[in-house]
Amino acid sequence: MEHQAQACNATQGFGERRFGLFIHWGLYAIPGWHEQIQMRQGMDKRQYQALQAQFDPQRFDPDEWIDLAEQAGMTYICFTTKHHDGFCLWDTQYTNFKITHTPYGRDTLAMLADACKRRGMGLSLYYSIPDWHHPNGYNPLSSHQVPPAPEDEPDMDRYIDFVKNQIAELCTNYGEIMSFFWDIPPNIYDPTLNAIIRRLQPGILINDRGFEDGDYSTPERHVPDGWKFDKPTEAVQSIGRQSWGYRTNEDYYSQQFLTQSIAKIMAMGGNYALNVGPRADGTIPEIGANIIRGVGLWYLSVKEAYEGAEPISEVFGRDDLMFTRKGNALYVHLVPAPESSGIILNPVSVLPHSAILLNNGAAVKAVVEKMPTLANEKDYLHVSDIPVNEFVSQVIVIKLVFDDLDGIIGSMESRVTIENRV
Ligand code: H79
Repeated sequence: MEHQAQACNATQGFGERRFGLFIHWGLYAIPGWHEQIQMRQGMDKRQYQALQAQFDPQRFDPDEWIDLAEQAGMTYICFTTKHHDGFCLWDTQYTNFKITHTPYGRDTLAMLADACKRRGMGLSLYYSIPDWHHPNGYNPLSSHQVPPAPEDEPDMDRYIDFVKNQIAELCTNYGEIMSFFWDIPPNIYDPTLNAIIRRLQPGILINDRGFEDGDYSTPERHVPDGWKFDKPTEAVQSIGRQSWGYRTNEDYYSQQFLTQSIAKIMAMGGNYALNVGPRADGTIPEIGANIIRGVGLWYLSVKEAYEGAEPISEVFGRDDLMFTRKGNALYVHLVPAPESSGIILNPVSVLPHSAILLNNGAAVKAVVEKMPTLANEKDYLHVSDIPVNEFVSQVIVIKLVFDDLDGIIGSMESRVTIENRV
């Protein structure tokens, strides 16, 4: 009974913490090319592992990462504890390929977890199942595998025991973990792994890339079609098109692209983790920080349209606008980017008592009138004079407050049902 209540709270926590900072950080930040440089450049295993002797992030300060997340309206951090390369960012007792065996010598996950706890920032852990370092960790059933070296001893049973030990450490020594992000499905069914996580972190949510289905889905660099997610969802996207880890010659996404992606996912009810790769010294590159701050300024201005709001795009059934609601407020999200400065919200024929552009708080024009393009129909709510050219680099959200939004939606639902029946 108590367990159930906790699970319920955590689910709400996941639903309340909508926007997060994903952080990919490890030895790969030293070459600054891609987090999978070892595989994607066919790099010699020993050559890659030699980077361990150079890793010394003297400027790592978790409070600076949290400052950035806060400035963007983010409420959680998802941190790569171990990526495909097998390097561990915590003081694990199960391998020496870890942060505490570098010149730096400190447990970076402990530092981050302490700071998150102190500042009320949620913490989610990323853990990759492929392991290009562990001698037993070769899994021919999965992708992202580096063929074993002559001295390796591929043995998935032993490797899974290692994984179990590591996840138990992660879920024991670092306080409350909001969610657990497995990466790269192993194509091995084994519910005992998620059971370990759940026993140690009651109420945690686990994603869908592990040894069983899990609790939430994770579209990656992809915005699914549709109006609403049918299960808890956290979309993940990097600010850089090429890499998740720090990359010197990165192609950064435009703010327009990122805000369109976030708005669509969030209007469908999903969470969104936006990724940046810190440099090997522990600092977040200024160009990346600026992108996150820019997206964050937009997010802070419109977040009331996502946080605690209900996705209701299916009621309108359109492909040019997304809709959420909260009480009597209807939020109209101009996703995809608008073609013109006005929108017709047919079949609504009711005037809201307030209409504002959430991005800047200014009033927008709203009239119920007959439109030439819909001249043989009823008068409809027409929102116009939207300053679309002033907001090309961010998604426009319009807030319309009605006297009785339930009544409006109720009549639309019956209309949709009747039309569907005919
Ligand atoms: O850590 C970052 C990338 O290095 C890692 N995942 C993100 C979070 C990644 N490794 N390979 N890829 C991404 C390539 C794409 C894999 C995908 Fe899938 C195929 C994403 C969705 C389908 C495999 C299957 C991973 C998730 C499901």
